[in-house]
Amino acid sequence: MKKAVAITALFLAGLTSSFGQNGNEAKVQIKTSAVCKMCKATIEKYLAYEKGVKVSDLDVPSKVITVVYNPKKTDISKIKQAINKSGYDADELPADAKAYNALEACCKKDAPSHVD
Ligand SMILES: [Cu+2]
Repeated sequence: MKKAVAITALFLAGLTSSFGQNGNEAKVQIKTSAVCKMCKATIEKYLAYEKGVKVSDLDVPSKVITVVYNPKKTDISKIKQAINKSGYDADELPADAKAYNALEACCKKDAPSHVD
């Protein structure tokens, strides 16, 4: 009986660690091809409508976006695809060509990073 309790405790501890402190929240950092504040606004606005995404914050100098999401409603690959659909690269996944072509010239990948 004691053994069963110990095994159950271990099992629960394992579950807790794999889902984090709160099962409804996870965080991921994704490298994008954003170059300016406009890109930041475009991606964050797009992600705001993405199911399961709670908060997103893109750091323009590092191009890294931090996304807080509900792992029961979405996952990292869906979040990356949403970034692709907004016209930007997400880690190894390239931007959707149509969305990328629709971006302002200053937001294209080869545009130099700029403040505004
Ligand atoms: Cu831009």
